[in-house]
Amino acid sequence: MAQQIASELLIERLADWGVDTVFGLPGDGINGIMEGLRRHQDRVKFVLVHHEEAAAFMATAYAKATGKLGVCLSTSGPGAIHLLNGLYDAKLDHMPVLAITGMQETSVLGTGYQQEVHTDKLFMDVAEYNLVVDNPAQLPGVVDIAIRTALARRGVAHLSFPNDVQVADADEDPYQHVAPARPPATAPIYLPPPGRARTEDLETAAAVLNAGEKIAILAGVGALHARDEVLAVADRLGAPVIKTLSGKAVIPDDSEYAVGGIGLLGTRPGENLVEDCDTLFMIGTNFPYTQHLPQPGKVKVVQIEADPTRAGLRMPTEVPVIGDAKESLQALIPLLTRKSDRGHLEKYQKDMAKWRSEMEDLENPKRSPIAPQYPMGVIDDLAADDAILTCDSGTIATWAARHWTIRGDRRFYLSGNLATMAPGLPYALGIQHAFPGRQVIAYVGDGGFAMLMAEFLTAVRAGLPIKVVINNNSSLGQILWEQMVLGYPEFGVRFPSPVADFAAWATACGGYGAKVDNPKKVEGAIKEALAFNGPAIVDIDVDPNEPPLPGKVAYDQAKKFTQAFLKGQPHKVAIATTLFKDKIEQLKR
Ligand SMILES: Cc1ncc(C[n+]2csc(CCOP(=O)(O)OP(=O)(O)O)c2C)c(N)n1
Ligand SMILES: [Mg+2]
Repeated sequence: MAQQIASELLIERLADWGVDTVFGLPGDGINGIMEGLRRHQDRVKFVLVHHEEAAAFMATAYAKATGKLGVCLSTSGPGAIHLLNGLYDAKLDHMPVLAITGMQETSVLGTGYQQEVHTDKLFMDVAEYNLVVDNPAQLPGVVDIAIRTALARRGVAHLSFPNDVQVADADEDPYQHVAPARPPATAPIYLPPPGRARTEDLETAAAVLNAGEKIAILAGVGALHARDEVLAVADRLGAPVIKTLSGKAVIPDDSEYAVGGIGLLGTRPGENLVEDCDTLFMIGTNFPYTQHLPQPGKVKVVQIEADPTRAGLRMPTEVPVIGDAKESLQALIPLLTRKSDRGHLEKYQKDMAKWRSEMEDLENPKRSPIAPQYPMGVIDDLAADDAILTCDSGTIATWAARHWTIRGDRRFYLSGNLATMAPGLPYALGIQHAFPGRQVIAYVGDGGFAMLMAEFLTAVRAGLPIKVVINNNSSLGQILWEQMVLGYPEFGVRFPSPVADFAAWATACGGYGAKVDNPKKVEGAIKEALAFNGPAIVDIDVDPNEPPLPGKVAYDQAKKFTQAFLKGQPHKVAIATTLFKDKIEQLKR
């Protein structure tokens, strides 16, 4: 082998950290790093994608699903720019991701050289750690610091390598040193801080919770690893559990404590509970839609939060408890007395039973055009008990929130805080890569899918047997309804004809593809796709005029909606008919 190059120090150190996968796309800005990957392909796998944005989403999803660091790689300039949306997804959802980019040779920097984009400046806002490596002597120390920062601050770290540094001899150090220091001899080790909250805070929290009569638990993504503990607390407190959408898998949807979510994508029981509690127990959540939280001052708030900057951020908190949700709940549970009056909980169990049957009614298999709730209901029935569903932003998020049931070891991932379009497909690839044996299903919009659809080809080429179900309403459905709720007639949100046939793309790539426009074919196609030994797409033409109605329609929303209709909504009749059909289904029982 040729003399060891600096890029090898990077790749070897990634491997020492347990990194087994790098998602990326080569370019003239990272040929040295690619050589490092080539020389160490037995330790770190390179997954070649079609768009760097997708590589960043894959790394983010990998981190979300495994709890480990996600890594993505792009060339200098345009490749790095493409990474950004996926990296912001990691930043906003607090995922540890390392982005590695290339940079022009040190000798031409500052000359306006081709593709000279100073990615360290570009990434200044997105990255917690952000460095151009100028000298091989900095390696591998700065790799350790970058990774530890990403893990500790739960965010993005960025290392950029000029071309000449990448291919320099690993032990090269071209400069005379004047500082009384040498590069730190660090180690590839990260230990998270202790997670158990302070005893006195737990005691105060227990006193408030024990005194509460109508308690609501709001659990978020920070409680995903604390299912048993959240259920035990719910049992002691006789408290229904609301889940944020990112925290959907905290407890199963068929649990006796679950009341679904809140906000526009939430459930009626969830929304009712917010207005009908005297104590709110927030666990691992930074739920941003404060209008859907109780009025400040109306309820007592106990909050378990890992990051002190987020305690009391959305609600004035009587008892901020700083710590990890699991470890802190374990310490709290013995301090809670079991409430003998179960009336509050039972009220919501009844309301939830009613809500569930209303949702089932909307999964009407007979409606034509196909009701979008129906395919989601079919996926829910047919998927494995440990299936993982990824989802795009759009009306699909509402259908998934309400019709995808967390049971067993099922999981659910979407772009929670950035709420970007298009992550569903690359998320599925990143997660399938991490869990080759599990069923991974991407449930996506036609708009979102079209943005990064080339990654289906990546799945075929990488042998990742993901399943994709496209909710094809030939529109940017979510925005269509948002415009109307604002009181404006829809504009610029329906794609002109033809309706895309994404099944043809699937078969062109060498995967399974089915185009479905008849409700009778939905179940068969999804069954075949799930059974297919490889990547599959089921592209389903659904009713574009089906509104993702909030769990509880506010008077103001209804009024504005009606105004938009009166002002000249172009699809008045079709929408009114759909609304009418839904109501009939619900009233039938
Ligand atoms: C990158 C990006 N562009 C635009 C938006 C605004 N937006 C949110 S949802 C949505 C519609 C998505 O359409 P589609 O994927 O077809 O899903 P649908 O709502 O139709 O189910 C748009 C345009 C966004 N969130 N992200
Ligand atoms: Mg759409």
